[in-house]
Amino acid sequence: MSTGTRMSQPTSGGAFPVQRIRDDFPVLNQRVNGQPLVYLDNASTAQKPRVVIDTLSRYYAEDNANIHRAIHTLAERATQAYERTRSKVREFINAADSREIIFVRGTTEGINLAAQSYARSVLTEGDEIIVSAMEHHSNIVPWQLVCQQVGARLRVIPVDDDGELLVDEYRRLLSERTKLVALAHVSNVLGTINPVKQMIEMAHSHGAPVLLDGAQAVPHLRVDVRDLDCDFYAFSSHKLYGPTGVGALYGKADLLEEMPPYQGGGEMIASVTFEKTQYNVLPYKFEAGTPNIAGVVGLGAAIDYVQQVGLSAAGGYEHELLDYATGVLAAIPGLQIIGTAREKASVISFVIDGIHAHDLGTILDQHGVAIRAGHHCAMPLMQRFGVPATARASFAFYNTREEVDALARAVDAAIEVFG
Ligand code: 7TS
Repeated sequence: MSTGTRMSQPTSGGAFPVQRIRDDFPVLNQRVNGQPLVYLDNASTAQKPRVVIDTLSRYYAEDNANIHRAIHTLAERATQAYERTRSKVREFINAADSREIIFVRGTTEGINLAAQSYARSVLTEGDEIIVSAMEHHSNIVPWQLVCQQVGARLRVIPVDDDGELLVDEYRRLLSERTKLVALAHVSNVLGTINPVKQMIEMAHSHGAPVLLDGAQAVPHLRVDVRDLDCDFYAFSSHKLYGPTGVGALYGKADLLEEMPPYQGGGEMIASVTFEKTQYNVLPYKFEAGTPNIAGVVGLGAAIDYVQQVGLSAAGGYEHELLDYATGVLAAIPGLQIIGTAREKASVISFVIDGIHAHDLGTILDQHGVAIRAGHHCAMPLMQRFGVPATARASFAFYNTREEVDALARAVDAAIEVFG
């Protein structure tokens, strides 16, 4: 099945072709509450290019069948499309082998898989798992569950006022009790890009494997799991311009081989009797039941799209937008940006004196501007910064400076209403 339909070609040697890229995203071309939509909630979920939407629809219209089990032509086509995406994911994150790519529902399920299959079988009482203070609940709660199950303990790396991890504190936390480190590659609230390569090296020197939560990293950075030398890497398709309900967990083959299955059912077995079940080989051992086949195929189209846009050109453009938006927002009296790390992806959280983030979000919506307001599934981080909630604008490579200006105008209007 071909996924290669039309998309914007970057202009040769010129600026990033954002207008042509916007044309690839039908949803952007609409008015909300009478105003042109300004979609700045990309860290929650990114919009989908037409090629992803078309791929999903074509998959169902032409190829739909269950995978890996039948001998008919449609099943063969569906299986090939599904497995092609596995190769694309492998290449996208530079894993050594497609067997190391497990399809899951998203980052959350990927982390739960590592927690229940790896950590639960390896950790014992008194062991420690290190996370950071800027984790999404998805990278906290699965580890708390394991800690309760095995009697292990969670340790937390603190962050400074700029939203950078205190690496010296991390060094102090590492010990022979450390059995796993689980870190956000990029923070969904602060935008901080963490120094994960160095932190992985430090964990490995204590014999502890590292899981990276890549949910906010893969849409912005080129990720190379072999260069990072991480042991697990989880991400979601829907933040990478792909469909919801699908994602991938990368794991080093030697770890995955040793791990017990996460769920039992069809596909994950080689043979079953009531006395004994032989598990399937990697990666199928971890893919019980009929997966989100269309979603996986759509993820393949999203990866192709992102590769064609070019992550480094897109990342550079997003960075310019981040700098511009930071300047514009910081100039608004009473507005405080939360998260001023030196290395940031295009996410800006902020609070405004006297206006609750939810009220701000509601007013912005009346101006057609979509942001997220709340605790962003990072309640411990909100506590750290002493705020109940933040407003968050997060930028994708289809956003523009004009949209940043529209955001600023809407914020001004909100201040007028409440001020
Ligand atoms: N980890 C991080 C760093 C995230 O930002 C998110 C989602 C997840 C894990 C969970 O991903 P899921 O696809 O499994 O749900 N973050 C957000 C957000 O910031 N706003 O909405 C979802």
